[in-house]
Amino acid sequence: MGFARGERVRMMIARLCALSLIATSLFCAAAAHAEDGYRLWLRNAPLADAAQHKSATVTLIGSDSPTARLARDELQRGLAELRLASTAAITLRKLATPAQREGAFRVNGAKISSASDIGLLYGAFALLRELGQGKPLASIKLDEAPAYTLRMLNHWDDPDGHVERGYAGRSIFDWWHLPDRVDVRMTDYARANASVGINGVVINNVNARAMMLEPRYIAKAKALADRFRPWGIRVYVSARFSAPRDIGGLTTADPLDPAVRAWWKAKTDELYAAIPDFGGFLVKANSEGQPGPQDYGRSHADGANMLAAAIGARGVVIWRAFVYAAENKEDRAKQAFTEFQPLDGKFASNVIVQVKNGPIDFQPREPFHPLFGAMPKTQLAIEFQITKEYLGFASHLAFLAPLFEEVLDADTGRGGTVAEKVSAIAGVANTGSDRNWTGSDFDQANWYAFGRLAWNPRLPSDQIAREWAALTFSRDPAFLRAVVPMMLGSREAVVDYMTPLGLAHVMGTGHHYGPAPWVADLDRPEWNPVYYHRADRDGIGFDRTGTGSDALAQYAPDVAKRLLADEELLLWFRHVPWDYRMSSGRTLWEELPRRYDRGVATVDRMGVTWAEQAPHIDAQRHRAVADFLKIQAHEARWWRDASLAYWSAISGRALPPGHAAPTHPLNWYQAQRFPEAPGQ
Ligand code: BDP
Repeated sequence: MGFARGERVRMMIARLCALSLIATSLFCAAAAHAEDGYRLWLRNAPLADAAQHKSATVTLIGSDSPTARLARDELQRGLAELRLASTAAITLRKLATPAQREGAFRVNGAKISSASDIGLLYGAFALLRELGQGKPLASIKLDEAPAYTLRMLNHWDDPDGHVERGYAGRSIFDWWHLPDRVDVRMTDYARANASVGINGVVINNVNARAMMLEPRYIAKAKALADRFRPWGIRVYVSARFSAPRDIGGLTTADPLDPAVRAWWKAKTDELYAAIPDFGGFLVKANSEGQPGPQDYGRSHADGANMLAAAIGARGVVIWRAFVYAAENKEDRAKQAFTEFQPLDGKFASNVIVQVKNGPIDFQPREPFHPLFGAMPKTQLAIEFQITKEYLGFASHLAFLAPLFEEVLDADTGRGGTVAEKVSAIAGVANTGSDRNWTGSDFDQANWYAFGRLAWNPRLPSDQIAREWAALTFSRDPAFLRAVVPMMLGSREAVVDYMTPLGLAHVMGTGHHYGPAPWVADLDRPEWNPVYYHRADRDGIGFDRTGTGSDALAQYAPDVAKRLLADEELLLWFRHVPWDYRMSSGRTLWEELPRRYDRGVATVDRMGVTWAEQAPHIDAQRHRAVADFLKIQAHEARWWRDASLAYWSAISGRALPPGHAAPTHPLNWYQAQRFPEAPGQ
């Protein structure tokens, strides 16, 4: 007697499942060898085929520390993966001579030397980076020292795994399972950072939870610190200023109160007992609702110095200058300078004031922050945002080195460039739990670029793009000829289709996704895009000259003149009529749509360029980038159309001839809502 029909169906399904399981695991085995972006720029793609491959030996002399051994292992692994076509005998030599800057190294062909263990590791990575681009071993000569002693990532990660402004999945730190389980990924993360010289990591959000300072979380931080230490990375924690009240049982967090000071001293000692090389605290105070010393009528210096006293010579306090207040009627772009500049000379020697690259907030283009150069008696750090909160999240391809370079190279008019006026550098991380680390393959380039510029702010963007593209994708010259220029033009394309000619902060409410220049109804004036562009029937732009907010006066006079003359910043500094005559001879109203169109056209070209690279790239990553470029092309048009529809309505002007009408009427764009957009 046969099986009942129902039973037969069940067995058939079971058999199918068994078959598909085999198929799935075969597929997975194959996929494990596919390129999924996990290996970043550390792929060490073979230079020669297996048959030509010659042996390489690595000798370590003068040190046997965990870091020096990592340098040796890294070289052994890298050389094996690279498959050099000629035999190589590399020596790593720790020198007995001290006094080089920590991390400095020399490479002379097969010889790497440094006075520090971490320098040996950096030298090993540098040699592999050069070899990986196809340079012959004997020709490689490097003599490098980092420009800044502190080269730091700031994670905006919360204990529940959410990442503020994160577009690459959840937190890279598996908070819940720490400290007992430290994911192997933490080693790979530290290794990637070390490979570009990053030596500090703030592990939690500047909008900090006090729980990060509780014993339970100190144990987690310790587990991370132990894992990162051999890679030369120190751990820092964002501290909530009101912690003595929140978790310490005190009734105040007044920085001049002896009980508060004693609480922080004890807390800091507890941290150092667990993490002897703890880096210090990062603090966002009296900014966007965070508690701070001003809650008690004290200054930012009072708050920072109180923490600095608790830490002493063991570490630093990084105090953010990103402050603005709704009650303050002053132009938001001026407030940080107004608040901090008079405090110059008042901060303890182990306080670093961290200033965002521009005076508003990580826009596609801003002038440099006027505090750079204006606080000669204070250590300043510059803060960049690697995660692209305002530049299209992870889906838009925007290589940020040109943005970083533009700011670092800016002459402050006060005796040096921005790069010369800062003593530390921080980047808001773009890493997360995504397999490719950064959400999109090309966003890896921004992590890489940040590290390279933190090491040497003089490196030109095109060199960084070339290195990264060769190491990450292909060293084929035809590929690099196409892709390097594409990367270099990509940030300007974003400026064109989002915020041309000095416009800023016209993104959608809260999430900052997509265009919303019309928004005017938010509680705080400076949260509304209309606050920034001030467009009406007669003109557009924020008057920051003497007839307006006079933010321009915060710059050195020569610099102010230069900024005022810079058309790329026209609407940042000036309110002008729609018929304002540009240097091109066109009116502003004629120029604007040209910029939007140029941005869209550039993105379209990027799509074509990338499509042509298929022969050079593995299918998986090629496809992933192509998909994102499609999204970007679509969203660039959306930006262009929505913006032009709005400017047209507000100015009462039809688009100049030769420019396509927006696809939808203005109210269609205004009705779009994205409450689920990531990163909020
Ligand atoms: C803004 C972000 C916000 C951050 C803030 C900051 O929108 O999420 O908390 O900066 O830097 O860019 O503190």
